[in-house]
Amino acid sequence: MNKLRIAIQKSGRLSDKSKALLKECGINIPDSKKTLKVKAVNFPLEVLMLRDDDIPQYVQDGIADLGILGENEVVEKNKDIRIARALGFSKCRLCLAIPKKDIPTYDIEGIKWFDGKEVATSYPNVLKECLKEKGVQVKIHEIGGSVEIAPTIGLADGIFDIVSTGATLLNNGLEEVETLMKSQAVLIANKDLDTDKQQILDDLLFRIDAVLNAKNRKYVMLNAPKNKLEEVIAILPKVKSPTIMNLRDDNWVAIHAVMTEDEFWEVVRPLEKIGATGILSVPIEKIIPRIA
Ligand code: PRT
Ligand code: ZN
Repeated sequence: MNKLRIAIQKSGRLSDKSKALLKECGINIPDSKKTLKVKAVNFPLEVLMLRDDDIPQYVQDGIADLGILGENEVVEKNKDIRIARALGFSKCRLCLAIPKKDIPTYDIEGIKWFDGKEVATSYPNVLKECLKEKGVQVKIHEIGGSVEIAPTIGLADGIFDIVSTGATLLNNGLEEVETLMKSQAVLIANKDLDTDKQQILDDLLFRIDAVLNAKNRKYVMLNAPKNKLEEVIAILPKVKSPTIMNLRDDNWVAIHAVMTEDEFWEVVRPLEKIGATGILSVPIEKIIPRIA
């Protein structure tokens, strides 16, 4: 039987989350610390464990049909592949940062401060592309890691690097001045999948969409006096009509609705105020997307 090959990061920031996503999609991948190629037990999928830098090339060449990696790495490698889904995890931003002492001049000059300056980065292509749009020219020092120490050791005036919490910049006396790209993990695919492989990819995407749809959504249940039902409905998010069920006590009803975590916190106090009780919020594993 035909199967798809997916390349995921062997070890690193994306590795566990990539495996977790496949697991949430109901795909069982045997644990294997030693081998770099594992077959899924219950889905036509084979998993290759690679360095993230190598994944775009493997997918372009068809050695792997799919890959999971950061969008930043996809843009950097610029291979002939397609992005099949944004996966919503490992979110980060790619930023220009400069030593704190230079901030006053930067505040006056803006991005033009960088014109003719030296910038250290592991993402030279992303930097070139983004700066082209802004009409700024810099001298790029490509380095593999520990980019943040480049200004201190005199290698560069500023850096262009991934920022997540900002702690690394802070610890190195740097300040973020421009975000040039936002990134998250993406599923990439080879552009020439045959019909059988495309069918398996469609099945996989169906599962991924169901998992992503359910993320951050809660199934909320509550009881309310029957005479307050309209008020309850007015408070609930206006996405879809909620489920209403009779209770043994004729004067009360149970109401079930799906909402985001933020919406839950917005409605919970007003619901209590009008007499709702037994308010419960439970996580949802999957939501099958509606066909448009
Ligand atoms: O070994 P391999 O080549 O496979 O892995 P890698 O070392 O190239 O990548 P890895 O595992 O470090 O990161 C993989 C992907 O995770 C990146 O390509 C990004 O898409 C994403 N990601 C999300 C991050 C971060 N957040 C992140 N914070 N990648 C790196 N960082 C680093 C950043 O380089 C900097 O040194 O974390 C530091 C900044 O973090 P804060 O929280 O201090 O701001
Ligand atoms: Zn890498």
